[in-house]
Amino acid sequence: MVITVTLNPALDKIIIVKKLQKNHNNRSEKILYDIGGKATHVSVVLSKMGIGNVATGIFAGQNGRHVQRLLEEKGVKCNCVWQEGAETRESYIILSEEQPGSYMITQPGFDVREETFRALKVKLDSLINVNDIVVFSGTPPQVDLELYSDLLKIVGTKGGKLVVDTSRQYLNEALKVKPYLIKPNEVEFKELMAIEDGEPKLYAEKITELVNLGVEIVALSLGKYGNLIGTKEAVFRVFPPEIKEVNDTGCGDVFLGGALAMLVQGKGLEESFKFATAISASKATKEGSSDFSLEEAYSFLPDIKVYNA
Ligand code: TA6
Repeated sequence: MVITVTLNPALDKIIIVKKLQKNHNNRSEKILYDIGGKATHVSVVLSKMGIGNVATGIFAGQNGRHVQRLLEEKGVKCNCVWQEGAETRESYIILSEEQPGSYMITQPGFDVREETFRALKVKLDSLINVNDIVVFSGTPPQVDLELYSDLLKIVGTKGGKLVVDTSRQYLNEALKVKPYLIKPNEVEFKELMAIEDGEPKLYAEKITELVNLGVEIVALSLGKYGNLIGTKEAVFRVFPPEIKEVNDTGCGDVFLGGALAMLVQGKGLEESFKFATAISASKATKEGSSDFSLEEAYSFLPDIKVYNA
């Protein structure tokens, strides 16, 4: 079983304009809502692939109910903690038809009360069994590091395998409990390893440093520049297929979901991360932040190459 934990989910509001111009009334061509918060996306991938999983986290208000409804419409089983009197945040993603790339503006999220965290601890203790994979993704709400660390430690105490996709002090905190897998993006990785701009040749050796610190798998997502995967055995690079990018939002999360979907089925590392790269590329061709096509992902596989880093 996989348990995905989104401490700070978001309702993604995706706004599409023809061209984004400063000091200009940029009229929206289209607005859509989708799932946000990162670990939620992992559950969407697992559910679409028929891999048993439960999505939990701290939700609140109308936005929280909207996100949960979207998750359930995508076949995700939710078992969340709710905080009365609060509201799940929104993330704003702006896409312009004439310019590639996306702009993302995220809210910090509501202050989580002590009793809410306690309820989540009880929930995690009841949900996690030996050998379960537990995914903590996204930027937590304002929470002291000790409390965040306590949540992560429950996984080990219950005999689970911890997967973390977060940033800054939270990623540093996760390293202390030697997670099974971490999935930083390039910004998060450079910050973690104090790598200056323009030093990608250092990435492989820095990944090996993290593996030697006790992380079993380091998956560094570099978008269209490929993904670097490191374990004690080797560091290899997987290049994505050529695609027409529509919205890169959620690609890293879908990448993680695709990798875990294969790993839990006992597939090898190269096969798992080739598929992860394929499904992430499919996500990039879609407007939504959690949309992808399994058929399209499988069609990409023959074009995805693996090289030793
Ligand atoms: O990675 C995509 C995404 O989950 C978006 O859906 C948006 O909600 C944002 O990231 C949230 O990121 P954060 O790091 O603030 O949890």
